Amino acid sequence: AEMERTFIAIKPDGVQRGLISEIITRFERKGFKLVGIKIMVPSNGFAQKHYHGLKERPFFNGLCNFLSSGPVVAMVWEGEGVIRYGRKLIGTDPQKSEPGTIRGDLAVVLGRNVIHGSDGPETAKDEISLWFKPEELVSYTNNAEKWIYG
Ligand code: DAT
Ligand code: MG
Repeated sequence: AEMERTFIAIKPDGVQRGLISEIITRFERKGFKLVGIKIMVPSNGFAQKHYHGLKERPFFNGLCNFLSSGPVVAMVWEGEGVIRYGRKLIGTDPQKSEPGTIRGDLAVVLGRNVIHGSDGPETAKDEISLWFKPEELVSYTNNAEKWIYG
């Protein structure tokens, strides 16, 4: 299997609304593997680093204030195609996302969309290294893998 890793974060709204287990369940039951997890309150500067690609956008300050407004659950998930498929599980704009997606099922507006997921291999790499030290990530064999991948 072509294993890859992606960075997924449950934003402060998702944490405060009690959606941590609901969101983790969706990645877990698909067959993806959790290899890193922690809860933290990112500083505003840290949020600015995370969203550096959006710093010219008018909503950048509000977005960084929001991300740093409370606890965030930061995770790394591993699996074949997890970057692209993780984005599928997440959906897009909550108003445009299909039921069955996380944002479609659990969020109403763009600015409170409960979850972040890396949008490609480069950002996944950058975001994982911003949020996690290498020793915070665990490589292991899950017993179900042979039933997930054949
Ligand atoms: P995504 O989180 O789907 O990758 P993005 O990278 O374009 O979306 O933007 C990052 C976050 O910024 C997004 O989760 C919500 C917020 N955002 C995006 N567009 C916005 C807008 N027009 N107004 C307010 N917030 C916005
Ligand atoms: Mg994005």
